[in-house]
Amino acid sequence: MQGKLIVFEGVEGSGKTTQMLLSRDWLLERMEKSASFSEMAITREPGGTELGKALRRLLLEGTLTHPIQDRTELLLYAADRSQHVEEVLKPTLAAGGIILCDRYTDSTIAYQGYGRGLSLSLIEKICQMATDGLESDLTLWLDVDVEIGLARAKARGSADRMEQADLAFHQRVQQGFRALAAAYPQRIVRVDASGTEVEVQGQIQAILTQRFREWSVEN
Ligand code: Z5A
Repeated sequence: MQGKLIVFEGVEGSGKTTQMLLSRDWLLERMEKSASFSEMAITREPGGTELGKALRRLLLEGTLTHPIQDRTELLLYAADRSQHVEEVLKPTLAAGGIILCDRYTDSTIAYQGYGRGLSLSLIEKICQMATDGLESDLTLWLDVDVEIGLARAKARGSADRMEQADLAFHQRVQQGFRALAAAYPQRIVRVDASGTEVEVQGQIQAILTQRFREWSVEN
């Protein structure tokens, strides 16, 4: 089977990271039983490379004295992505690996487009440049009420620069994910992320089982 890029998306506290790690464990078990893919990589944006880690600190820690301008923020996420695509994503896919990635281009459309209000067509062009056209094979959108997600994130500890944005911002971001899922029903699959971790993982395993079946027939 050819390499595949599987992305986890959603608002803060939707459970992306938790579900990505549970999915990794489940897929690794599967990998032992079948040789359908060669390796698995776990990664994230921002922060999937050495440069990306430095950009992540600048973007999220809120330690700069002057605020990051919206277009600057967009370009910093794009710089992180461009490096990530070349250094991690393309080589892993070329080797036939499966990549589980915490956030990718849909986050830019949802946060910088719907959230900050930057032009969607400008974002599309910048994403195209940063990814060199590399799209996800499957995006799992973990859909949970913004209030529930923020409460989960808050219970976990101190909020980063983006989490501190107001509720209306996060609601616009959620609207962005909803619009994207409606526009790309084959690539983006909605997961009801309001249940327990086990319930959410059950839905994800069913989606992944179906997709792996389709992918193995294609090859
Ligand atoms: N960003 C952007 O603006 N533009 C871009 O292009 C990109 C990113 C790529 C960093 O993302 C920030 O970057 C993000 C968007 C912006 N803004 N913010 N804020 P991140 O993914 O690193 O950070 P995050 O979105 O804040 O993730 P998170 O808060 O870590 O949430 P999560 O990964 O979705 O959830 P989690 O860590 O798995 O779970 C959060 C807590 O909830 C934790 O205590 C869990 O134990 C708990 N949890 C998880 N699942 C459940 C269920 N089912 N029930 C109850 N509790 C649960």
